[in-house]
Parts: sequence; structure tokens; C-alpha cells
Amino acid sequence: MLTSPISSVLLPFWLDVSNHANAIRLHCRPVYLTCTAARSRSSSFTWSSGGGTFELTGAALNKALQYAPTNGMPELTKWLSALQKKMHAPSGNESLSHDILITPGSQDGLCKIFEMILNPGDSIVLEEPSYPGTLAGLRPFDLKYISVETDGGGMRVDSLERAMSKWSPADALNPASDIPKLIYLQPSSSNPTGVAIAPERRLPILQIAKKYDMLVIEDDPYYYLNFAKEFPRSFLSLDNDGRVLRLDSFSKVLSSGLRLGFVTGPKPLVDRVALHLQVSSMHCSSLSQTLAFQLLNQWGVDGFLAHARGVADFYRSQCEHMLAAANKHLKGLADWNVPTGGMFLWLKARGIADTFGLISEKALAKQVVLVPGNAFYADDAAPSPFLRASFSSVSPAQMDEPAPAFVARRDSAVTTRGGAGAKLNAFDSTASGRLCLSLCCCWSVGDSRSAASTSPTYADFVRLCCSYFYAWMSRLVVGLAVVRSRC
Ligand code: 09M
Repeated sequence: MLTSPISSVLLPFWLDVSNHANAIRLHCRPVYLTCTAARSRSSSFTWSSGGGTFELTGAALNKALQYAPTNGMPELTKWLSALQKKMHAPSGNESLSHDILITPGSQDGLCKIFEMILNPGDSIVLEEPSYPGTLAGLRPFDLKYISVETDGGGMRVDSLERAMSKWSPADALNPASDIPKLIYLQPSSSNPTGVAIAPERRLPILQIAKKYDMLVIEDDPYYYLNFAKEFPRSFLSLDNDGRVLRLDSFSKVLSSGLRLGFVTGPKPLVDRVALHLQVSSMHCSSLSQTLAFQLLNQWGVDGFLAHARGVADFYRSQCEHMLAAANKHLKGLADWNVPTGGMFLWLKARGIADTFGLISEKALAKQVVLVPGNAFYADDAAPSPFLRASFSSVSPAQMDEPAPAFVARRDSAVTTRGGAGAKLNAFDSTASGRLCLSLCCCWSVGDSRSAASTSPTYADFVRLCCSYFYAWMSRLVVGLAVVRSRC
């Protein structure tokens, strides 16, 4: 370690700031980040603030290189409070105040919330299909899943009512009851379905949560990628008795590499999650928080919203191209929702019982990578005719290539894992298989089927596309096991 000539902080020897006029210069245009699944388009991470460069010097640099308070750097939490007040002010109960905790991505917030609330064997209400990162975080608890159906308007109220009708509200007062403690949902353009929970369904869902005294975990990283200009009311803003914990993320609108998300909710609950963060990572990276704050502070709330609108407009245009390609090449072969936002198209292949084999063998051989539907269900061993395509990274031209992933030769059949003859031979059609539709990686590489697979194509796929994600998930699961063994 060397003492920095520019400040009193001890800087690591490899951090050479001497040529930078006593400053770390942060060149903000463009910031390229690469990851595979659900990765955002790099251009959506372009930070244009002022001249495109901002500098970190003096006191701000000192702070960025030091420990910070667990909830987050005060200037950033203050900025975020103003944002949340504007976007999600609680209505109907003015005395309800919210606190904020900055977490290393919303994934970490989710896991900490689950660990705070759940005990092994508990029940949980979950919309299906659901985000695989959530399912992975829940798996060690060996839970009973109360699955709620979704349709083009998101979580179905009748299905939720039916699922909860086996309990009475009084069960919530009985500690021996297995009544669920929480509902997990994604309100905006869900991962993977791409559709939002319809505005008119939100209050009834919240009322059911209230009736059975359940907490609502509102996981909303795609909120700012809403294609319509109006944002629907969030569950947090509809809450009038302090049962909603909301998770936001900067991963889709600023940068996933910053690893910044934030939990907003009633102070007693946020305080409990903060205690957990205090004994795990202590706080989010001060450098990341400083970068985010510098940028957000320059933009102001309105500037941030304008930036987010630009990102959403980009994804809307990508989505339109993807839908045009699907309409052109997939009519009669697959069905899909029209996304309300986000970066995913959720397709149901006609006549194929399980897309896993189709993707891991046929699609990969054509260098097309998609996520099979089974990864989005609590029971991921069950066959699924669905698949998730991401429209974040591919160009419109790639989506519509003459030899794309989904051009079908209707007369040939694919034998799927379940042995069912399939009408859709999506990946055999023509010559030059090209990367098309998606650069998503397969979430289910850790499951039993991948272990059973010895195909070189599949092994290449795992190595090239999933190693990063695999390591990430392993760390998550091992980390969780360690935390749980210490509790
Ligand atoms: N695939 C996400 N989704 C994803 C994904 C990912 C590596 C991430 C929902 O704030 P963050 O970045 O921690 O966001 C976590 C998160 C929470 N909730 C609904 C999400 O979609 C991010 C990362 C590899 C693959 C990934 O596929 O879908």
C-alpha cells in the first residue's frame, strides 16, 4: 500500500492516480458490460452526463474508498427516498413511512428477505412461471409452493383466491398453521412472461394478502422498462398497512456490474434486512454507490426518468422487431404474450412437450441460445413447452435472418426428451445457423439433465455461455447454506 499524494487515504499500489490530475477519471461513454443471460444492451448503459466524463476527487474520492453505513451512503439513500416518494408515495395512510436499504443487487435483497421471513417447510405463494433466481434462493428452504396461475394480465386473482381458500384468516394467528407468510410477485413485465400485473388486479391481490396477513414481496427490476409512458400504481404505493417490501434495481437502467439494488418498505422490516447485511457484506460497495450518486445527482430525478424512458424506448423498439419476426416465422408454430415492457418474449411451442432437448441440442447446434421453460417453475424436472427469448442483445437484422432459429420446416419431427413427436423442427431448417433471438444462457445447467448430457455441443454450450452464471449461482447457494448453518 502507498500513501496517496492526493489525499490522506491509503490507496492500493495498483491504483495509479498520478497521471490523472489528482483524480480518478471516470469515462462514462460508453460503459461496456458483458454478461450472458438477461444482460442489458450495452448502449443502454451509456451514461451521458455533461461532457460524458465526471471526476471523483478529494472528499468524495475518500468516501468512495472507505466503509459506509449499512443502509447506504446517506446522500444516495436521500436521493433514492426522493425518487421513491415521487414514484411510490403510500396513499391512504400518511403515517406510514418507508425506509430504504441499498443491497448488492436486488438478488441479494431477495435472498436476505427470504432468510428473514422463512423457516424450512414453510408455505409461500408464488406466481408461476417465476424468476429462476428467486426459485434458487428459495430452494434450500424446502418450501411448500402455493402456485398461482398467470395470464396476459399477470397474476390471476381468482387463482389466488382459490389457492388461499384452504386456509381461514384465523390461521394467520396460529403459529402451528402452515398458512403462507408471503406472496412473491413481479408487478411489471415479469421475467419470464414479459407481461405486467393488470392495474385493476393489484388492489384485490393486496386485499387478499391483508385478509390472510401475508407480506407481499414486490420484485420490480423491470419497472423502468415499461413500454407505456404511464407507470401503473406499485403495490408499495397501494399499501396502507405496512405489508409490502419492494425491490428495485439499477441493473437494467444503469449497470448490472455496479451491483446496486434497493429495498423499500416499513422501517421495522427494512431494519431486520439491514441487520443481516451488516453481518454479511456490511454494506454495498462505496465506489459503486458513489458512481451512482454522482450520476444521479447530476441528472436529478427528472433527468434519471428521462434516461430510463430512453432505455425503455430502446427495448420497446427491440420488442417490436422481435414480435414482427415471430409473426413472420412462428405463426401457427408457437404462441406468445405481447410484452408490456422488459426484455423477454415468452413463447409456448405448439406440439412440443418439452423445449429442453430442443434448445440444448438442436438450437445450440445452430448457435441459438434460449432458456427452456422448465427453469421458471418450482418443479424444474417437469417438462415444459415454453421458452424464454431475450430481445436485449440481438439486432433486428439478426432477428429476421433467413436462417434464423425459428424458421420451421413443418414436415419434420423432433423427438423430445419425453419421446413426444414434435411438429416444430425449429432449428433444422436451413444452412447457416446464426446467433439469433437471444444470448440468454440456460438457467438449468445445474440440474440432473445437464449432468446426464454428454453431448459435446452441450458441453461447449455450458462452457462458453454458462460458466459465469454457474459460478454465480453456486456462490449464491453455498453462501446461503453457510448463512443458514450459522443461524
Ligand atoms: N438472468 C433479476 N435477472 C436473469 C437475471 C441474471 C446473470 C439476472 C428479477 O438487481 P439484480 O441484478 O440482482 O437483479 C436480480 C433479479 C431480480 N429479480 C425478476 C430478475 O429478472 C435479474 C444474471 C445471469 C443470468 C441472469 O437470466 O434473468
